[in-house]
Amino acid sequence: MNLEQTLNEITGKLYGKNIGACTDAQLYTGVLQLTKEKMAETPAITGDKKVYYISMEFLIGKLLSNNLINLGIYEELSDILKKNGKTIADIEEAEPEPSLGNGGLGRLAACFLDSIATLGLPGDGIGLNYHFGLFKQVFKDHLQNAEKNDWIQKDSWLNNTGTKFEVAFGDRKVTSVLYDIDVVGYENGLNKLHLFDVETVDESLVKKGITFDKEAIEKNLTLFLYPDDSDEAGNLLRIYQEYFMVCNGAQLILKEVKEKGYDLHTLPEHVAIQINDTHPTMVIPELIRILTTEEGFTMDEAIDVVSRTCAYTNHTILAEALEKWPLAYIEKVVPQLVPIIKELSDRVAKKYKDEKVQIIDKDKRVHMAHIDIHYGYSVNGVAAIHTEILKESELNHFYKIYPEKFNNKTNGITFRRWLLSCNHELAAFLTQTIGDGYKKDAEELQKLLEHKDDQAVLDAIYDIKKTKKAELVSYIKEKEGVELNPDSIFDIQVKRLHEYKRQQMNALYIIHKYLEIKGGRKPSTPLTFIFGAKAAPAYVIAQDIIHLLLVMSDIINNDPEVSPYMKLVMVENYNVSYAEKLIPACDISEQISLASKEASGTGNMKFMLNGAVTLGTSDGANVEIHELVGDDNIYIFGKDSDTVIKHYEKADYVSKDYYKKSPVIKEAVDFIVSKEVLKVGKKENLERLYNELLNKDWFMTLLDLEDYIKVKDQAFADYEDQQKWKKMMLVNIAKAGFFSSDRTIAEYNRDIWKLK
Ligand code: Z15
Repeated sequence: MNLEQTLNEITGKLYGKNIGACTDAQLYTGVLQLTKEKMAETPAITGDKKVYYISMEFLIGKLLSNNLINLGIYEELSDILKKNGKTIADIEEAEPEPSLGNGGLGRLAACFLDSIATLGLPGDGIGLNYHFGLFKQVFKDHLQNAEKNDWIQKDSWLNNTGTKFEVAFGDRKVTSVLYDIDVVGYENGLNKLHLFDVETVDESLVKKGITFDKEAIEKNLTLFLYPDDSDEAGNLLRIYQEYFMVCNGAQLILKEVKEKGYDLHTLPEHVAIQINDTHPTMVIPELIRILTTEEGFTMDEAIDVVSRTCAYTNHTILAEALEKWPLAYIEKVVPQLVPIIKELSDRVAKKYKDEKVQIIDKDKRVHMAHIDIHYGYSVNGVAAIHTEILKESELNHFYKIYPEKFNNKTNGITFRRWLLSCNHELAAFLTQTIGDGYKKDAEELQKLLEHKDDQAVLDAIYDIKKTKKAELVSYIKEKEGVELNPDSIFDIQVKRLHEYKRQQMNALYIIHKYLEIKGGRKPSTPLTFIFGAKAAPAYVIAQDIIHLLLVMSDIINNDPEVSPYMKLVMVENYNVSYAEKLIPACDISEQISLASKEASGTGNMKFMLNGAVTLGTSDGANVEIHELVGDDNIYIFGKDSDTVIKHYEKADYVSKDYYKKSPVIKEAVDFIVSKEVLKVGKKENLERLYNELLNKDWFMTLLDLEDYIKVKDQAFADYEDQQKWKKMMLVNIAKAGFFSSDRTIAEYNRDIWKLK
């Protein structure tokens, strides 16, 4: 039976209709079933050593298109649909997006699973099946509201495996259920994403928005993902979730090893566990607990075996993001882990006197990262500069003890999703121009450099950008009700809302531009500023920044004097699917974090790959992008990380000084609380933000604002020179190969996991 017959048979059985008669939603369900059948036929990836990537977040996005691409049937299916009067794009729209992650860390985990399978390495993800995931963002009265994202439908990518484990929280026992999602590699075999759930979870507990009755954990444990990205949550339920994940994960791993007939004493030869940030750290004491209490290991043996199995990835230097749980909390949630954690802490205390490397500190707080570093065999940062900062300052005390454990793994992104799937036009053009070797070996994108003086190639890249901009314009018109000018410059900042990422600095630039236009200075090419960002509901200043952006967009877009020259839109509920539409349409990629604070960034890589030019600070992976494309193909501004770190050490940054010194800064900052803005927005929010910038500005917005304005204006001016801009686009695409997550995963495997 060919693909079309199979699909007709499926829709016939499901709905008594053929393909052409189905609604898009019905057809989605039919294609889902077809795809799942094809995946079930795909051989599992096997080997005598396997990696488990354990993470509280897997921001997988919609899966249909990517699975079809990886199975090699995307084109065929899309033709079949077309033949029957349907489009694959409409069917994609019918798929709900799971929101099992917050931002970069969760999306990275998803890209990694794709690359692990694509490279044919045995490796599974272990995480949680949050029923409502991360909240859905809704704007009302220029403010963010949070609602639940009810993503799980009757038919979904989840497969109930029937596997159950018991998880004990002290005397209280909970039964888990394991759902698997198949992960198919690009023209390769199958791995799994294991998502654990609680058998007795009760969705009806959720009331208004994302609030729910604080009932027993067996009813609420997997309802929501904590929305605190790179920020502290400090809630007991989060520890319940973390322990639930690692307890299930540990049981699954040991079960699989035993089923393969291996002696648990040889665990490090058959298993590598990659701990994604500190959130899964309790897997270390949990494994030690199981091995000593149930498998007859001595404490020394268990510690030795587990320490040679676990490896830790650090994703941040922000102190507030490094978990330090009060021992009393852990005692309350999992008393059985406390003796193990104390033992691990005592052993460290005996050997090292330095306060800074202790596991349990004087205030009886457990430093989760310290467990990982002492009792894991590898510690890696996620971009070159980030790893250097870890070694030289943040974790310097540990680096001195264990220099051999530290290594860098610069992040990457899967090109299947961030090029082949989200930008078919560019992918097809690249194939036509340099062949399709780049799909398997991303470095082949460099072949494009041979065409940097080829006018037809330059024009084609620019035309594709225009096509993607036009598509975005109609999408935004439909979703946000805002009319954008497709011939304007698209300047985009999409990422979680956090002060260190400095969306507020971008907002101040926009105010500055608005005032310039009001004063009669009009940009020669109109400007479009696009934002997308969720803020943790409890993060007050982040909410205020969203408020300012929404208020400013109202003012700007409704001002007939200004709106022909500039528009501002903050898209609602920015997520992976929205990213897939925004990124291919971008001209200028905003990567403006305070130097030293953004561990890597991965959006920066996606934009570059799609031909946007970066406007950024010397932070995270921007530094490596800069090295690859050279000074002429990127806009770098602002103080470097050494300068910033010194400011923190000396505590000598005073934002008011910058405000007083610069009339331009003063004018922009003052505008936040001007009559004009207060007329539209809320006094409380705007004044709080104004005062924060003036009196605290912990992430040094004003430090870099003048330089930002200067360099951004230069970028806009350069855009006028089309020829120059086209070449910059080309170089960015050509040099993006380094950022394939296939490269990153090959390095993890070479240096840390050593599979095959
Ligand atoms: C998160 O998304 C990241 C770090 C964290 O500590 C948490 Cl809790 C969430 C991000 C980094 O901010 C970003 O720079 C990095 O690219 C990403 O992790 C993946 O490594």
